[in-house]
Amino acid sequence: METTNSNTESVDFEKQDWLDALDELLETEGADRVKDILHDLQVEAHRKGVRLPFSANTPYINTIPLAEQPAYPGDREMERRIKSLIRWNAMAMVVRANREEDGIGGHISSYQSIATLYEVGFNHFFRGRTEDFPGDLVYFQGHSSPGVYARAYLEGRLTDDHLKNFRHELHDTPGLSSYPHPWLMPDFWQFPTVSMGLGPITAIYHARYIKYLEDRGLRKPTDQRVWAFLGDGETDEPESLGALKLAAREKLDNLTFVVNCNLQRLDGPVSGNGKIIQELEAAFRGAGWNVIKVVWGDSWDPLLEKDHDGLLAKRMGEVVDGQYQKYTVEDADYVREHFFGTDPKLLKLVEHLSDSEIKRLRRGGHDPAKVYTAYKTALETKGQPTVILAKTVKGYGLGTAGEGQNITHSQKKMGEVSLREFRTRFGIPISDEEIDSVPFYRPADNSPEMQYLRQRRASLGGHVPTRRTEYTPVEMPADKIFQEFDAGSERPVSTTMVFVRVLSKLLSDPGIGKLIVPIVPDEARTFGMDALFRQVGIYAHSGQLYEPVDADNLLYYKEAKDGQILEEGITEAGAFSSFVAAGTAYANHGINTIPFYTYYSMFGFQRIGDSAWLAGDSRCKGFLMGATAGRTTLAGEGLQHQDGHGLVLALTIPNLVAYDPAYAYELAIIIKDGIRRMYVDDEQIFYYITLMNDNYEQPPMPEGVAEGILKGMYKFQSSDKAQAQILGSGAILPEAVKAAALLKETYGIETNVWSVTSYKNLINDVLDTEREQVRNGNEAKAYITECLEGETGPVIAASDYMKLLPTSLSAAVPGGITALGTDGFGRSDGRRALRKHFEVDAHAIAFTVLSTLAAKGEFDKKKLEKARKELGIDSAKPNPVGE
Ligand SMILES: Cc1ncc(C[n+]2csc(CCOP(=O)(O)OP(=O)(O)O)c2C)c(N)n1
Ligand SMILES: [Mg+2]
Repeated sequence: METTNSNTESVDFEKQDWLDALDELLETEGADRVKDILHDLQVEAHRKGVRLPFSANTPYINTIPLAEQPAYPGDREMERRIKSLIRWNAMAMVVRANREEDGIGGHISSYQSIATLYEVGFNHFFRGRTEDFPGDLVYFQGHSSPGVYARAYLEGRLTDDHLKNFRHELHDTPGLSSYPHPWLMPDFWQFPTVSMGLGPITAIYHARYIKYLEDRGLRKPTDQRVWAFLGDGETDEPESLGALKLAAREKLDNLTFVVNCNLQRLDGPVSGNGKIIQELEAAFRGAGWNVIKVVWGDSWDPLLEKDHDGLLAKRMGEVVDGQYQKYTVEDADYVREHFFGTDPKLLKLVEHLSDSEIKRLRRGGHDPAKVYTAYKTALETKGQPTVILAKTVKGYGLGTAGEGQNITHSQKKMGEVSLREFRTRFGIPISDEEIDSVPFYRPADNSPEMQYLRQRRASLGGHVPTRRTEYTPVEMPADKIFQEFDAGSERPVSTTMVFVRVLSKLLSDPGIGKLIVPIVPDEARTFGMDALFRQVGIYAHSGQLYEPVDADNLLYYKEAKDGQILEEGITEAGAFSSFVAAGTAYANHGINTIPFYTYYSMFGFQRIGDSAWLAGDSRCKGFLMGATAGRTTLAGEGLQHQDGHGLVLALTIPNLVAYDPAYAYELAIIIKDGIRRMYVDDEQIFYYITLMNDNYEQPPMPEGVAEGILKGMYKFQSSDKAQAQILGSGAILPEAVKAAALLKETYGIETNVWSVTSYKNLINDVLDTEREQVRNGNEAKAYITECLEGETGPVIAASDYMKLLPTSLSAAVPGGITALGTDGFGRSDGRRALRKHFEVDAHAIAFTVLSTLAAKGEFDKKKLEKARKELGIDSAKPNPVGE
């Protein structure tokens, strides 16, 4: 259809009428009424067949208009000076570290872009821990750490030596670690964040854990907040955005995300052909978050005020990020021509601005007043988490040395000219003579800057970040909880069932019961833990708003505001984040909660390995219960479910203690000792314990084995005439016991059977002993050597895990170890077939004993061939590792 001029004019008139009506309504009746009417109009239009296109986006301008911007509560000029000093020191520590050692690394540009976002927080929002307030929890962006150190230096918490030894903590003391690591700086850093994506997801679950602690009455409610600062590139990590809906569902209004949208990551733009702020707005709004965009700084305000026809906002919305980056590095002419030059009206809008004014049209994330407004609004928002999307420039202030350049992320050095420019731009009182040595600068103690800085922090309750560990050790639970398993059970039961019983009793313990935090990722029924639903309830902040379908069942799905179980749904990454929140509560909240996170062992370390490493760094405590463990013990589920290497991966985390118990009494003793070591003696370790679903008879505990269980092995069954030593672990120990009986009854060979409860303990002990021997001539022997050196015959080890575990001990055992294990992909078959396939069943163990004896001339070779037939050992069978 053709549009005539008069048609266009009447359309314009109509539009103007509507706009005038909107203005009037807004003025007389306010924004809520406008919202109502627009909503009603939308519904009516929809009813009449007008299909409005879906958009999760708002225009590319600030969410909060100038009219709603509160007065800034601080001294802007003073804060700018302080921030400039921090900028300088942050840059200086990186430059100096790299002069001392080329290639030592460090980042200059990220902090320079996030500085205002941090400083507004430090001066006005982040509260320290005091007598009656637990302190806000701030997840600082990992690689912006130089800025956090530089501030701590001004605050007097760190010295020149600290800064000098940035990334040189082994050179000299005191030193500073590259990134936030509570393991390395336990009084300073609270949260490891530098593995991108883990900060955001752990922050979400931490914010939820605070509500859990409060709803369960474990601490009194406060308005403590969790802040998470992340990079825009970091949001590409699935973990960063993977738990957004949980935060909205749980109405986490104690949580604020701040995404530093400098439009760049390491190699180049995050979304060069698109707009990261708009992408993130849609994702967060779609998930139910309150989104505050801080796109433009104050110098744009007068232009936007004059933008009656929306041309400028439209232009802002159509330019892509790669192009915005280009404007940063180009001169004013380029910006005039390419940004404003698309429309004469836009050019006219800025004709009164000088070139330097054009270049100083800054982005919102560098404007303290806009940032303050956003933070304040976030704090006032109820019932929803808030994300602040702040637009900034990467390498802000570095000028030609790196501002907005694609290489800026990796910049670690600055020449003298760049240093002078930087110094002059930020007004740092360092002379030309001194500049080349890049000195750190701290004003005199009584200077106005230092007084202001101290006063602001004092009024906010002290230093952030600070990690403190003031809490009361727990009272050991009653012995009888664990002792009941000493007697064993003739009724076949699995170690999973035993664990559920121990857990249930711990939950009922009058002392530590309330501190126990059971966590499951939608597998409670798989592990037979559903009885706990009723016993302690599933945590739900809003209680149970529906009548559960199984309400008349004894074990119904009971959700409750004070429920104790964290039922996380199908998210191992989320459930593990809850584990970290609970396991670090002793430090972050002064509460010694004891998490038991029970999961499909296969979806443990190999799925969330980086989070498990983070738990170690965080000095997290607690129990990881790897259920349905063992490559041949979990029957039927097949290749993706059968875990034969969780215990190998457990070797990689230094402060993780790992056990593979076979029997009920072993499991009970290990858990009891874990509670003592972590929660009474304050060892900063955590546990991984395998749980099996194979039902077998549980023997009574032999005399005097408790110490051996904990050390990693003990003699379970002995014979005076033993000719060989069989080591069994976990669910394969009963196979070893069967093999011993078979050997004795059919072949007249007697053996000792040992239970190896922890290869990790044995391996660490051997490595430590060897090191002592080599470095210090210490003659002490490794525990496994002590156990086996007086024994007779070959040593055969069988477990449901990779052979690597026993073979790595070979050198410490006289005669070495012959290992049977489950290297290779699993199969969906029954246990018997699986154990035959992987050659870890009683027959395979017995044959291996005979064969190793035959090799030493201690068993007749002809008899061995006969045994081969009797035991069904097929010499043509391929090695399962390649099958
Ligand atoms: C999981 C992970 N992958 C890669 C890196 C290496 N890395 C460090 S910083 C960085 C770029 C970060 O970009 P962005 O998140 O946008 O932060 P900015 O520095 O721009 O603020 C990368 C890739 C990392 N630290 N973690
Ligand atoms: Mg970035």
